Parts: sequence; structure tokens; C-alpha cells
Amino acid sequence: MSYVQGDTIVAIATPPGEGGVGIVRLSGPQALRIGQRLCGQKPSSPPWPARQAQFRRFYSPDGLRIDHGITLYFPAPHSYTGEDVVELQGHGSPLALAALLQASGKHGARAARPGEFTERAFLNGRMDLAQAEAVADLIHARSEAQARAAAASLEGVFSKAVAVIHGQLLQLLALVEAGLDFSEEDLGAAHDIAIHEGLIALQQQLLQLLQQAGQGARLARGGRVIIAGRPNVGKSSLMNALAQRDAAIVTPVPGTTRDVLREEILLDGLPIELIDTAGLRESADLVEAEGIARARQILHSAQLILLVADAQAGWQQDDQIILDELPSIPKLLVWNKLDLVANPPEAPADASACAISALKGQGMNSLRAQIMAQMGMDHNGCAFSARERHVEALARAGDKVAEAVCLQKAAGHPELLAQSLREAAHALAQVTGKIDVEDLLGEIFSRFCIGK
Ligand SMILES: Nc1nc2c(ncn2[C@@H]2O[C@H](COP(=O)(O)OP(=O)(O)OP(=O)(O)O)[C@@H](O)[C@H]2O)c(=O)[nH]1
Ligand SMILES: [Mg+2]
Repeated sequence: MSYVQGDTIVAIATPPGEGGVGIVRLSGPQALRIGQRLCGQKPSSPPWPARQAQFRRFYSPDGLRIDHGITLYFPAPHSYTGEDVVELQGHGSPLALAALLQASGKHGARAARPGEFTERAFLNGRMDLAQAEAVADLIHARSEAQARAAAASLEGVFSKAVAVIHGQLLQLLALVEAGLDFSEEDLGAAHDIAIHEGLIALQQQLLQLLQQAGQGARLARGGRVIIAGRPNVGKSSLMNALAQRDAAIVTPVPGTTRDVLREEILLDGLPIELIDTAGLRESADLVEAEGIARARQILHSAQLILLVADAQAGWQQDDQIILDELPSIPKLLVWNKLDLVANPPEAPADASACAISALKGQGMNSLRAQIMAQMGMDHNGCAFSARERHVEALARAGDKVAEAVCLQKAAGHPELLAQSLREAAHALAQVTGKIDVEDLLGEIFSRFCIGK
């Protein structure tokens, strides 16, 4: 690990480009010494006062003035990384910042890899792995809901929930292991009942946490919703209504849309890539046929397909052909042009449906709510952010607890029961990174920005 080598890292912590303030951050055992050299001080200078802003001038190694600004010194372990950290806050000038970076290098600092500051914070126990991942999620948040959820995970809301279940799991494991030394008769039925009740409670809690984490991961990841259907049913009009702008061309001519059109929208803070496609039909027109082929191809990548049909025309044979041909992905039948009929027609039995007028805006709120529900998001919002990795680990833990429940029912294999619980605990610990995570670190932190 990098922190064992004891090197000092440096990076520009503010975004690239010109700005009011630009920050260079150093972390490691030489951070203070290098910071002092950058400010033209001798190696023998006394340490800077802790956590106090001081006005100083910044120099290159050959004594040329680079900039001036504020310095801050956070002695270990009370810093972001848990190591000595120094910040030089100068002007947001790309050239001055580059010069400071270069000068830091000459004084012995190494350029930080993406996410290395946060990786060090994790390795030094300043935060657990789920919190460290939440740092990146907060930085990359594209909606308020995502930022709020990431801030909750960063605060440790998710980690605490995992820790509580992990603690209960270990208690239960201790109970099971105690039983290994005694025969059934010694312990009696009360012991079995205690284990059974503990397992059932654990299973329920894990399930609830898995659902919350699933939502947190979906919120972070967003989703792809594809609009499909016959020509002229109002697919592009629906795209425009959801995007709240004239993104796609709408005309009364069937076969208007030919390309695959994409729009990024937010539904209750959930980022959605909305895709409008060419109306599906057999076409002799070379351009339209290519558009239809592309539409068919991209359908497979959706999390949800909105199958649009014309409420005035009712359910047509061509609609049924399209429905039969759609990949097995969640779908929602959208009756459009509700303004032209008194009531929406009957939907085919196996499809959930809603009715709207893309032109007049009728039914759009209920459609948005149904899209959210189909994407597995409930309207109360997410308690915390999570990642696929966490969801998988929680699911693994859940499987192992379910296995333990079966083993207990079958009776007679307490050692196997204990082993299942141990494996469940192991899976949970991977969420917060208490064990066995070395192979994950590179993967997780490489997706950070440099300077974080
Ligand atoms: N009355 C009414 N007309 C609508 C509604 N939605 C769309 N239209 C009209 O239906 C026609 C076709 O709309 P589009 O949105 O271009 O339909 P499309 O499914 O994208 O058509 P293609 O791209 O050709 O496949 C246009 O004249 C729209 O104005 C609606 O809710 N009510
Ligand atoms: Mg269209």
C-alpha cells in the first residue's frame, strides 16, 4: 500500500481551469517540510501552527515568486487522510498551480493518483470503504437527491446499518458456536429457539437493508428508458413532454423519427437516459429501415420500455406484434392521445398501462410516478447512496443467512450452520471494507478525481 511506503503526495485539489481560488494539497510525512520550502522557509523553520490560516508567499525552488495566498497545516492524525496535510490556497491560475505542483515535485512530493487522498483516509481508518465510495458519489452527484443520499452515506448512515447487522450476526454465531461444545440435551429447546428467532430477525433486517441499498445504487446509477411503438402514435411527443423541451421533431407524417434520439432527464432526482426511436414497422425506405433496425437493437439495453399506443385507434394487431417481439424487460404500455377519447381502451392482459396526452399534458404526473415505481424507486426518496458492489455483498449475506435457516430446520449440522453465518459476516464486512478488500481498492479509487 502506498501509505506504508511513507511517501508524500501532492495534487491540485480544485477543478481544472481559471477560478477565484486554486488549492494545492500535500499529504504525507514530508507535507509540512515541503509546504515550508514552497513558502521560501528554511528546513530548520519551526512547524506551522495547526489548523490556522496564515498569509504567505509561494516560491519556485530557484526563488522566483509564483503566487501568494493562505496556508493551512493539519497535523496527523487529525486530517482528511490521517497523515500530515498541508494546503496552499492561492489564486485559481492554472499556470501558478502547475508551477506549485512542479515545485512540490522538486522538493520530493509525488503526484497523487486519482482518489489517493481518500484511499489514504480509508487505509488510515479515517473512514470506512462505503464512506470513501460516498465521497466520489457526492462529487459526481448529478441531482440534489443523489447528493443528499451520498452525504448520508458519507456521514455513515449506511455503514452503521451494516455494522448493526454484522454485530447481531456475530452474536448469533457465538451462540451457535457455544452449542458445538455441548450436546442437544445439554442445551435444550430454548437454545434452538433463540437461534431460530435470531436468524429470522436477521433475515428480515438484511432484506430491508438490501432493498434500501438497491434503491441507493439505482439512484446513483440512473437508468435507461426507451420509448417504442408503431409510427405516429406520439413517441417523440412523449419524449418532448418528459424532457420538457422540443428535443425531437414531431409531425403528422408516420416515420418522422429515424435516428435514435437521447435526452438526459431527472425524475425525482433519478437521472434517466430517455431514448426515442423510429416507429416499428416494415419499411421499404432505406433510411427508415436502418432507423428501425437501430431501434430494435437498442431496445435490449433498456431498464424499462415505454410501449406507446394510440388510444383513439385502440389496440391494433401491429401493437400486439411489437409487444410480442419486445425483449423480456419491464415494460409499461402508454395509451397516448387521451385528449381524443373519453376513456382509455382495454389494455392487453399482461401489460401494466397508463393513459396520457403528450400533447395536452394529461396523465403525465401519474406516468412519471409509474416510471419511478417500475425502476424500483419509491417516492419517499433514498435513505443513502450505495453501489452495485454493496448490493451484491448484501445479497450474498442474505443467501448465507437463508442457508443457515435451512440448516437449522434440518437440524444436526451445527458446524455447517456456523460456517454459513461466518460467510454471511464475511460478505457484510466487505461493504465497509473491514477485511479482504485489497483487490477492490484499485478498482474503487481509480474512479476518483485527482486531488480527492
Ligand atoms: N391529439 C393528440 N395528438 C398527438 C398527441 N401526441 C402526439 N400527437 C400527434 O401525433 C402526431 C405524431 O406524433 P409524433 O410524436 O411525431 O409521433 P411518433 O410516434 O414519434 O411518430 P414517428 O416518429 O413517425 O414514429 C403528431 O401530429 C402529433 O402532434 C396527443 O397526445 N394528442
Ligand atoms: Mg417520432
